[in-house]
Amino acid sequence: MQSWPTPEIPVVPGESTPPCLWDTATASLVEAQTGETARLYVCGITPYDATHMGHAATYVAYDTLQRVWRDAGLTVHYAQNITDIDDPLLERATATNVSWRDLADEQIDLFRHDMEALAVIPPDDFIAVTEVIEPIGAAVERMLQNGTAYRVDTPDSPAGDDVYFDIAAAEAQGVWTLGSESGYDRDTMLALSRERGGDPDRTGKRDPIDPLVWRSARPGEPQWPSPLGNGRPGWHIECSVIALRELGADFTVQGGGSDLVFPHHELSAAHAAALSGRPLARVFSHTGMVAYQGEKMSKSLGNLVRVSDLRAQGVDARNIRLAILAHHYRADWEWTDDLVPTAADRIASWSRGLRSDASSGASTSTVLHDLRAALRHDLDTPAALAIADEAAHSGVDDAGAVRAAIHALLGIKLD
Ligand code: 5CA
Ligand code: ZN
Repeated sequence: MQSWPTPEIPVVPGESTPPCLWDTATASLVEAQTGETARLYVCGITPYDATHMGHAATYVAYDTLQRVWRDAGLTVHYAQNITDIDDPLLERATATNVSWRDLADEQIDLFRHDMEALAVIPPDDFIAVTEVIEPIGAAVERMLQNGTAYRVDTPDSPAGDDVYFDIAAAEAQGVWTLGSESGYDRDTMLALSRERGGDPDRTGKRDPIDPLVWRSARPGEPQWPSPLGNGRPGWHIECSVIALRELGADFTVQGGGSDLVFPHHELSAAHAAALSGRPLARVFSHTGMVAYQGEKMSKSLGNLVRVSDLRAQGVDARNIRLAILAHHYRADWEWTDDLVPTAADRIASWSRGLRSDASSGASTSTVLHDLRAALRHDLDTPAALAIADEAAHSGVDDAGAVRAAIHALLGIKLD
């Protein structure tokens, strides 16, 4: 799919090195080994409602990672999926009496405009599941052949049987272990599987946690041909196949919100290992959950603050971006209405304080060094903002260089 325009990113004087990032799988800070190209996959939207602050926070977090990598002289290859066929999308389309395709297209378009307004660097590969149904069907066929998937009797589908991933078989082949990404115990995994799209009670499965990889067509449902009969892909397999096709195995960082730690990232890593014999990614990174009115902001609950609504009210998207950056990406936090005016005041004070060079101000090289060091340490944007506050307050000997750094690293272009 078409993505959106790349924002302007100035070059910052001086040099930097790659960042350390928290890895969920090893529960430690790691310096991900990139080679010359850092390869990043971030789980994309299910386009049935507009971008809310939770989505925006997740994409701004990985945008910061990209900016830090680029500042260290690396090339970044970034891929992102769009889950443009899934049960919640179909349910919303039916409930609002629109076609699922029109709903998805409309929401994808809104997402593009939100991301552009937030100065998020676009993915090189922005791939909708409906664009890769054929390779997904072929991947499921390979899993059946190598014994890591099996058919479950599906009497309500005239097209054939549903196909499930065989967790025990994949473990027995020695390519991957259940729990290696999330670190959760079995009871937790079972509960999260039930809560987040799994179907542990489905009869005929070998393990209640085994996830669906191919759903055989039910009458009246969208469907695509495949060697398995007509149907559509399960959820986790879409990210495994898109990531492997675009980035190859063992890429640098798999990212997404902490709601994806299990089952989604655990099982997409499992599928990828069963298909390639290699780990999916070196680092599994997760953002905290943004809440609103006391609960996780989510399309299914409807407690949303949408980026597009704020933009329509005339809010400068830089204020939204800076409000997000004021929180550490791994923290859970709550959106409140005072965040935008606070961010606006901060941008105004930075613009004022960094308008011209100060003869008695702080040394610019120290400010740039500290700013880079904060971001390299697990993307500590609150610390970076405090450094910019101090520089604007005291003045610096090269205001243009600090403005360039704020623009390039934090994505905020000052007036
Ligand atoms: N399409 C799947 C991923 S393959 C999906 O989770 N879609 S989503 O639209 O629900 O979420 C898009 C991205 O935003 C995901 O990375 C998800 O983890 C993240 N996300 C969703 N809600 C929040 C929230 N409240 N706070 C932070 N991140 C969130
Ligand atoms: Zn995903």
